[in-house]
Amino acid sequence: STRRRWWKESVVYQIYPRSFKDSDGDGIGDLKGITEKLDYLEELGVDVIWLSPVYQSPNDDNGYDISDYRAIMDEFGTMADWEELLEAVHRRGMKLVMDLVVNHTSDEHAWFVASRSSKDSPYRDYYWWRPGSDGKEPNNWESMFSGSAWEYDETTDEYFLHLFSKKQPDLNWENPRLRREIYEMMTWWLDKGIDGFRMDVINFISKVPKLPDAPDPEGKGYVSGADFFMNGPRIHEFLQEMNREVLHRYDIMTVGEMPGVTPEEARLYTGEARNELNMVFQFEHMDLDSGPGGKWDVKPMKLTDLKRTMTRWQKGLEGCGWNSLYWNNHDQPRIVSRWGDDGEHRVVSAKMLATCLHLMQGTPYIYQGEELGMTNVQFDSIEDYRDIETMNMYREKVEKEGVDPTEVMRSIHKKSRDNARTPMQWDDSANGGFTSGTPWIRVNPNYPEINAAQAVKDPDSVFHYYRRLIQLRKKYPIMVYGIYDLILEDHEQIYAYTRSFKGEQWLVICNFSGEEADFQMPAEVEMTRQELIIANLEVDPTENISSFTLKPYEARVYQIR
Ligand code: TEU
Repeated sequence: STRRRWWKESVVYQIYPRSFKDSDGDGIGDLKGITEKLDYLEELGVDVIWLSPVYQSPNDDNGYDISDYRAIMDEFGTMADWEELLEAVHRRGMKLVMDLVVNHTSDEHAWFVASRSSKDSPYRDYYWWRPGSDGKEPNNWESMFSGSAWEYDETTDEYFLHLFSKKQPDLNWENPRLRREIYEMMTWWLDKGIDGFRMDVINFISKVPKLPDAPDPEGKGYVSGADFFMNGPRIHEFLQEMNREVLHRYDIMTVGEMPGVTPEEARLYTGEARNELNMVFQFEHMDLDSGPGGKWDVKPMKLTDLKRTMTRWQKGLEGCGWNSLYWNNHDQPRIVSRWGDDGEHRVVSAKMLATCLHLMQGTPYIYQGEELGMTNVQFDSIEDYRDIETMNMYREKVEKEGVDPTEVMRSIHKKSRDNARTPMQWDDSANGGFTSGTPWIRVNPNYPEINAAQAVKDPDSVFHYYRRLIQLRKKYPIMVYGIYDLILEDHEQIYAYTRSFKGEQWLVICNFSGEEADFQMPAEVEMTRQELIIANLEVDPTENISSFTLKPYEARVYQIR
């Protein structure tokens, strides 16, 4: 709906702490490093910081495998460091959102240690244990990180379910005691004063309890069991219970990460009257360049597909729910390399992509380094990669399926999650100023040109363009609350749309191609004025825009009514 809410008017900045800023020279980013950089974030103008997990973890999946929800990871610092960070964030008028990973824990979490110890443990039922079927896994589900989603455990001669790595056993939300413990833990953090949660794969928590085999017509062996856990049977009940027991008592924001969610489902998750969540992260636009050849096979993204997808989401939640807007996160390749041009047109295309996203209706999320136009990385050797999904995928394809390693490296260069996880590039000193030691993952070699110090100094940088977009949002309610309408839906280079609010109208025009593009104002658009709001290239403000040519990756926003 168009009810005013602070989290609709905010811009969120995601920090992946391991790669943000190392304050003590051990090569790993940490909490003190984040606190040191708050001035930078304040200058950028973001309102909310979302921290990827900072809890105690053996780091099989960089903190998404939590062994203690109420303790800080040693490598990141102490609880006192975290409290100092929270206070420093609040002092600047910003807010702090924590990651909530409750679809699974680490196998080193005390619950799982007890659960695996005996079939009679009171914690047994906190996880999904099943006997094997004919000496094989209980079903044919595939893990998101390759191979079977089941791991055999000798102690009790049963298997446990892990949709992600085998060190990330899935929690059994059917168990009311488990749910109560999670709600208590959430309350504990909220009472410390945090401003919300980003909920990891939260639409996976309700499984069909029988855990049936998934159809496997091609005889692949292991296949996705998504039909039996994605938006599962009790998901809305669980979220409403969580809301009733915890969330509604706080003035916070919540965003649920939801692979496979549709706009129709999202109306249920985010509808204001339903008391579930404020927003979801959907993946439909992230899948538009997935090829038919399995994991990380890529095909070119068609702009008309992107327009159709984004428009379905914009119109689907209009007046009832709320969108999150993102191009990037710690799991995705860098957007400027993906759908822009990270060579000749890097700066202009990064600004165009920012324009297109921030002018839509919803809450924009910026992933660290996106505001610098940071790019993908291409390490020659698999040895330089750190991400478990990448390493498992390489092993699976090369060692098990016998695929040519060069081909596998090509798709890793395009899609590996480590593209997003190379250290933040602060300046042109060694290792981009990220650490005085040896970074846990290599820095992108382009840091001498692409770095924050350069960008802050240069008024034409991507950084300052993001800053201006954020300022515009503060000034113009139309940017937050305006109704979105697509125009020129069949144009193959230009993404153009209008925003309308209280008699005013804005027109957004973005050239997604590296060639010039001809814009023709459609007859249905009525212009009563022409005022340039923002553009990524120099524009003659008096130019007649009823018909004109856009330069490669050019973006302009006008007030036209
Ligand atoms: O990601 C969930 C998810 O959908 C991923 O499988 C993602 O689509 C894929 O990795 C893209 O290549 C969340 C977290 O964001 C991710 O970092 C975690 O590894 C995962 O959950 C398990 O907690």
